[in-house]
Amino acid sequence: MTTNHDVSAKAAKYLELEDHYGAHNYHPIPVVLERGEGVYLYDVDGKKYFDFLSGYSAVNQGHCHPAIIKTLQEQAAKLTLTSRAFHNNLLGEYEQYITKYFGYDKVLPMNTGVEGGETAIKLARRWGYNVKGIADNEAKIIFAEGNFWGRTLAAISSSTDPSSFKGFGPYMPGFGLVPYNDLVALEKAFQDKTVAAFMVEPIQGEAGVVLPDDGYLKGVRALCNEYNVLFIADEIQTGLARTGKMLACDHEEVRPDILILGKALSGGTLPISAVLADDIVMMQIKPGEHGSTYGGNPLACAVAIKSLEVLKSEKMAENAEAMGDLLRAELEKLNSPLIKLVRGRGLLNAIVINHKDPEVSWELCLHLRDLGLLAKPTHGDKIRFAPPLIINEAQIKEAVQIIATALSRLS
Ligand code: PXG
Repeated sequence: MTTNHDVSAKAAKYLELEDHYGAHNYHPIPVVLERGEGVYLYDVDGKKYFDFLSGYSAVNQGHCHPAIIKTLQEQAAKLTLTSRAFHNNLLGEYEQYITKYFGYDKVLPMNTGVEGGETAIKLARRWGYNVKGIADNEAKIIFAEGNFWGRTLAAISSSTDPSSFKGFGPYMPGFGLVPYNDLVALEKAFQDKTVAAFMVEPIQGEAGVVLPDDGYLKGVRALCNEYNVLFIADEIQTGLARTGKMLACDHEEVRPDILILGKALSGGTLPISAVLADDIVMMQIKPGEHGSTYGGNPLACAVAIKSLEVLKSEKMAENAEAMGDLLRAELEKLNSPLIKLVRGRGLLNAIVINHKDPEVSWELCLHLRDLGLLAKPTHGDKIRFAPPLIINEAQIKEAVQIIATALSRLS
């Protein structure tokens, strides 16, 4: 691979700064962005790109969605944070809005996705002790192999990816693993009466957009009912219209006991996460037992309401479904020997690269960048294609043309 993918002198200066002063905990595609609008991003040299990552699904509504930004600016000028030591005039309104939107009794507002996961696990443990009657400190949470829910010590303790957990022990006890998409293994794990919950992504995002068989989520629901185990759905990446329905669980008409949302809850403007559950779960946590300084702040509440509103009013789930079908069909039509597989649902998609050299996916992403489309490999041979949900037919076709040209440059 000898192609010259150098960045401009201007961009190189930004790369140098990060390299020198920032921790090296990421390996980004070399592009320096300074502006976003809808499905497009612009770099410091003014070059325009399709965004085919959408901030790992945080920017479902498109970059700088005008209605979300307007709400953000208006609320920012009025009141941003009170802490939960006091009430604010937007928290209750937001709580009512989001619980009615998703059909749960209550919500617990947090900030990042991983905090949502931590919150769900605390709720499940507490429910396990208070309601299910598990002996103190014995509660277990089961996860699926290949899961990704963030970087805290609890999150990496449930991870099967050595680059997440290796060298960061000791790990959180009380966690178990089963293979993803395996109901037999799940039922076996549920024989243990100390199991309080099963936490799972309806489609595994970071693992490379891994879809379970049809019926898996229904099966999880049925087993959780049978064995009195809470079903925790991590919809942080799959939720909020990304897969063509408001929630990926909606594809199988399954309702989790605990629903975790994040990312697009702010349209990419602020870290906002939410954990939804009914009273029997949520009321197990009492004042002082959980929270965060920024959780439920008025700026977040206003932005989250607007971010949810525009998903519905602009029919983003419907568009994701239609444009996802088109994207996969167009990618299949390329018939490229370099594409082993196209998979996904709605606008959460990935291609699996067919090549011995694992560097080829990276090289392809550099060609895509040069041609004006931003995407990033995950786990070596997979490239996620997940544009904002406002993308239209002409844009999908143009993007697939770019992908075709990039593939041709490789072969
Ligand atoms: N659950 C799922 C399914 C996720 O994809 C999280 C939880 C954690 O969210 P926070 O907001 O704590 O990052 C995720 C995050 C990254 C990165 O750069 C994050 C994700 C995917 C790929 C990269 O940290 N998803």
